[in-house]
Amino acid sequence: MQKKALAIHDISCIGRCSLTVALPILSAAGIETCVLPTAVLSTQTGGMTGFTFHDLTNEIAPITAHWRALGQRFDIIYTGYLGSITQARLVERVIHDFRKPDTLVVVDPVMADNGEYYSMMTPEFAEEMRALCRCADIITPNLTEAAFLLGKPYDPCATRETVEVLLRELVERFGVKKAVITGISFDKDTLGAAAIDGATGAISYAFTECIRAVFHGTGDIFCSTLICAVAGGKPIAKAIRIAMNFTLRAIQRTLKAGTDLRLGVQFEPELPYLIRRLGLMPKL
Ligand code: PXL
Repeated sequence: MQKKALAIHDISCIGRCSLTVALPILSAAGIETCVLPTAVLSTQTGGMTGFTFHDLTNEIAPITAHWRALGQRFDIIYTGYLGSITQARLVERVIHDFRKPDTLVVVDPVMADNGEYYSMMTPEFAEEMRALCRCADIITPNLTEAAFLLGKPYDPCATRETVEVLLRELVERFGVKKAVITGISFDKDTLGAAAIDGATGAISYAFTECIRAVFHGTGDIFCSTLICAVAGGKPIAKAIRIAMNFTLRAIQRTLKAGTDLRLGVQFEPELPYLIRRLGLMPKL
């Protein structure tokens, strides 16, 4: 049966991230992807000035009231960038109301990177993100967000031991089945993600070549891809490997093309690769 997802993110009109990443990636994997837009922005915010921001918090109640009347339920609920603190509370309710017992709930606590909150995000937001993480099966913070969620200072030189402590603490504190930390690096040449399976305590890593530049929206590409892999039955260790490789290919293609990095990375031409990696390529 075709899976049906609800993606709860902003829509940034230009600059591939959030919904303009989640929609094509999940759809390419054959998942029906419904959306609950949290805000409309003229562009993504990283490295940009003068962007517009229209909060859609007040739309959530009427939209979800209609869905309730239609008896909607989702197999996957994926939340990312949220427009306001009030909205984060409403999203908790949305997860509760529209999940089924076996729904996969993935919370990407989008709020910070490289030790700093994104513009529009504050420490108060972190408190709401903690509450949201408690609703999740899988959380996917980057290293900065993992530290902020746990009320710790960001350590850019986190060792393997530090990362594994963070992973265990995320599982314990938020009661999630799996936690993934992105943006980890134990040497100057590689960058990767680490995952813990809460049931067994097993920790896995996936590293790729490290390209030193800021790539906007790649956290959303990683997480959307991870969801496709997990929804397709792949174990978390395999899912982070597929998500890292796909994200790297999009980055490499973008660097080769030399396009404005603030507009995101060219993941679209790599979608056939992803479909193949997910074992979804049809025979002609
Ligand atoms: O990729 C995360 C993200 C999502 N949405 C908006 C953003 C960012 C990161 O900067 O600005 C609007």
